[in-house]
Amino acid sequence: MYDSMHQNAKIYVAGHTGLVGSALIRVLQKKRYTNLITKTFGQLDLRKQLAVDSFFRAEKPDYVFLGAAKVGGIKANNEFPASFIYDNLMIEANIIHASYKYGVKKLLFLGSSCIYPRLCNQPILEEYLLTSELEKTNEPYALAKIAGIKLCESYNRQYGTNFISCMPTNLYGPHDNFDLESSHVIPALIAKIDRAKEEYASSVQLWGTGNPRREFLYVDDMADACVFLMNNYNDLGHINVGTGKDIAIKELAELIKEIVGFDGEILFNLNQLDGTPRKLLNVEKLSNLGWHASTSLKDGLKKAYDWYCVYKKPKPIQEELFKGYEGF
Ligand code: GFB
Repeated sequence: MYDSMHQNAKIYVAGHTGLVGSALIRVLQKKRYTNLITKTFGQLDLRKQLAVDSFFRAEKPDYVFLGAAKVGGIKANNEFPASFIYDNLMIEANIIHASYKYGVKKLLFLGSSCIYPRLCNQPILEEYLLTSELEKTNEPYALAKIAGIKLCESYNRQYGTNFISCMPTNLYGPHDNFDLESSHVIPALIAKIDRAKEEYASSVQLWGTGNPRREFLYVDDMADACVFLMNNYNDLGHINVGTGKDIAIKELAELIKEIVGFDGEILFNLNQLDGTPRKLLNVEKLSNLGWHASTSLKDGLKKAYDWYCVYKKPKPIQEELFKGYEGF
C-alpha cells in the first residue's frame, strides 16, 4: 500500500521554468501543497552528476516530478539530435539515480507520445512500445525518453523503488516556447498567424502538408493528471495521458486563425517535414482510474493565445511596421 502526498511533503519539481514544470507548480500550489523545491538552470545544471547528487543529498525530497527535459518541435529535433539525446539521457539518469540513492518515496517521470512506433495502430495502447521502428525526425529524443521509462522500471525491479512513468501527448499552454524555428506547432502557429494579422498579410505559410494529425492536451490538465498519478498510480508499466481526440494540422490552423482573428489564406510549404502521420493515444487506462482532461482544445488555445499576447508578443510590431513613415 502506498500513501498519497501529504500537504507538507517535500516535493521537488525539476524543470519548473518550462511549460510542464511551471504548470506543475501552479497546480500543486492550487491544491495547497506547501513545501515545493525548485532550482533554475543557473543554480543547478541537471546534466551534471555531482551537482545533482549534492542537491539531493542536501535536500532529500520526498517526491520528485521529473518534468525537466530538452524539448523542441520537429525542426529542432531533426537538426540537433545530439543535444536531444545527450541532455535528456543525462538529466534522467542523474535524477533517477539520486532519487534512489537518497530515498525518494516516489518519482514521476514524464515521457512523450513519440516513444511509440511511427506507424502503429491508432489509438496507441501502452503495450505498443518497442514493437516497430520510430519516427526518424525525433528518434534520438524518443530513445532518451524510452531509456527514462526503462530506468524507472529497472530501479523498481532491482531496488524496490516506486518510480512511475507517464507519456503525455503534445502539450501546449502558458510558458511555451514561441520561437518560430525551435517551437512546437501550436506556439508556432499562434505567433505566425498573429504576426500575419498585425502585418495585414494576405497569407501565412506553415510547414509540411497540413495532413498529419496530432492530439493536444492543455498543460494545466497534464499537471493535474501528474498529481493524480502521483497519488493514485503505482504500476510498473507506463501510462498514457491525453484527451483521446486528435485533429489535422490544417484544421488546427483554421481554429487558431479564428481565435486570432486573421482573415488571410493558410498556405503550406511542402519542403518542410511532416513527421509522423498520426499519434493518437489510447487513454483508457487513465480514464479507468477516474481521470479525464477538462479543457477543450478551443478554450485551451484561447488561454494560450491570451498568454502569448500578454507575455511574448513582440511589442514593437506596430512601430516596426511604420518605421520610415513620416507622421507616425
Ligand atoms: O509540434 P511539432 O513541431 O512536432 O509539429 P511533432 C507537428 C506538425 O505540425 C508537423 C506541422 O507535421 C509539422 O510539419 N507544422 C506546420 C509545424 N507548421 C508548423 C510550424 O510552423 N512549426 C512547427 N513546429 N510545426 C514533436 C517531436 O513532434 O513533438 C518531439 O519532435 C516531441 O520529439 C513533440 O515528441 C511532442 O508532433 O511532429
